[in-house]
Amino acid sequence: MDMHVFEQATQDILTVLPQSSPNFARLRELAHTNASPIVTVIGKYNHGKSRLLNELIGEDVFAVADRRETIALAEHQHQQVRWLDAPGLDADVFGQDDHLAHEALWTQSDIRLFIHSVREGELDSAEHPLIQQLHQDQQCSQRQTLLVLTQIDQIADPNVLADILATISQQVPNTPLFPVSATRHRQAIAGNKQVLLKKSGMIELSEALTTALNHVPQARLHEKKHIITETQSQLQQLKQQHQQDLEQLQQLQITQRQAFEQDLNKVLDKIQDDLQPLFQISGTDEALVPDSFENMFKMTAGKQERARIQVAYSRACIDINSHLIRYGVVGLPSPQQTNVRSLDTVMVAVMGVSVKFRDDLKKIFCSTSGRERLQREFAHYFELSVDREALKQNITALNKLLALDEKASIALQHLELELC
Ligand SMILES: Nc1nc2c(ncn2[C@@H]2O[C@H](COP(=O)(O)OP(=O)(O)OP(=O)(O)O)[C@@H](O)[C@H]2O)c(=O)[nH]1
Ligand SMILES: [Mg+2]
Repeated sequence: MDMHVFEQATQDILTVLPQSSPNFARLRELAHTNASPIVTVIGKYNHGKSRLLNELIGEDVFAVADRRETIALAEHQHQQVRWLDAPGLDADVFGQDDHLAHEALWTQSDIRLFIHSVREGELDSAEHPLIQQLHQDQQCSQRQTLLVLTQIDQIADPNVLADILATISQQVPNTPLFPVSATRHRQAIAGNKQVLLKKSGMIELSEALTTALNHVPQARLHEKKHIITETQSQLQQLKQQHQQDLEQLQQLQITQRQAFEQDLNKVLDKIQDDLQPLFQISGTDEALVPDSFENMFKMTAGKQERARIQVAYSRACIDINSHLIRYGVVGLPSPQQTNVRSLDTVMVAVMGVSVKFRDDLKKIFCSTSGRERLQREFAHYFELSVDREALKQNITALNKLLALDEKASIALQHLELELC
């Protein structure tokens, strides 16, 4: 497939599923159609990995030595197969070569030859879990791992060798073992010795390898489908989660607003009730009698009445303000703020500072248009409060995530069409 298209699609998918990165590194390998199968040797240093590859290929292409030899990934193409000689698993303390071995093992290889020398006896605590991991991977990916036990010529006593093989067999039950000797194989080929060739174990290994190689095209198709199906279900789960989160937040948005409005109405009802006695007057409304110059410093009935009205108004404002605080409406939104802090409140913005006459109180709290104005204005500031803004931002963010999920789904459908 067009690798540019592949990279774009992969990027769309990994944006929402970054944890799928190793899977997509593998898929990138699989996307190269008709690429030769890759066989990787893996195992501890000095266990005979390079030498075994040379025997399988029939040429001394990989360096062999009695010490840590292969420190970088070496590669050789031979008869439609790419052979990768990985550094020994424990070759590099700094991790760079381990990283290469890991890449070769998990990203590149179609077939793994897990090499263990019988001179070391049973599988050790690093080898055993790795081979189990490889077998688990085989269940999903159909990539085969052959457990090759090298240097069998180094164990002179056949009973001792049989014991070692039996122990390893117990460590990894149901796993075919391929005991081999590269030296015997070399001698057998050089001297055309059939008995020694049989005793080298290389015939069985070659046959098993051929079968595995023949299976590679089918395994690759299976693996591509497997990665895509797995990603589809992860993406589906992610989408559902985001959808669910979004619905929850939207629901919260509605219920919070409803609760705010209902409680505000209760507060306004209470204020109306509280104000009723103030409206029941007989005779003149003293509050309307203006102050005269002579009365400037005297307590008049008019002043008393206006003070009563102002107190009732303040009480109403206090009731509303505690409602606002309960719902997180604590200050004016920043663009509306002045530098007079005491006036920077939603209450002042909506209500003004004072009311002295009964009619004004009635208009504000008891007329339909007055109540509607209060409901509208306070709801407006409620929506601008910090928590409500945050909620809105979360909803916007989730909508963006869902759009990215959708984009990833489309990219994945595209990859499925192209690759499977
Ligand atoms: N007797 C005997 N020696 C072997 C056999 N296979 C490998 N050797 C020797 O074991 C040593 C290590 O072999 P290599 O193939 O270099 O081992 P390696 O696993 O590639 O080692 P690194 O590259 O360092 O990880 C060399 O001296 C080989 O000649 C075998 O089947 N029999
Ligand atoms: Mg080597």
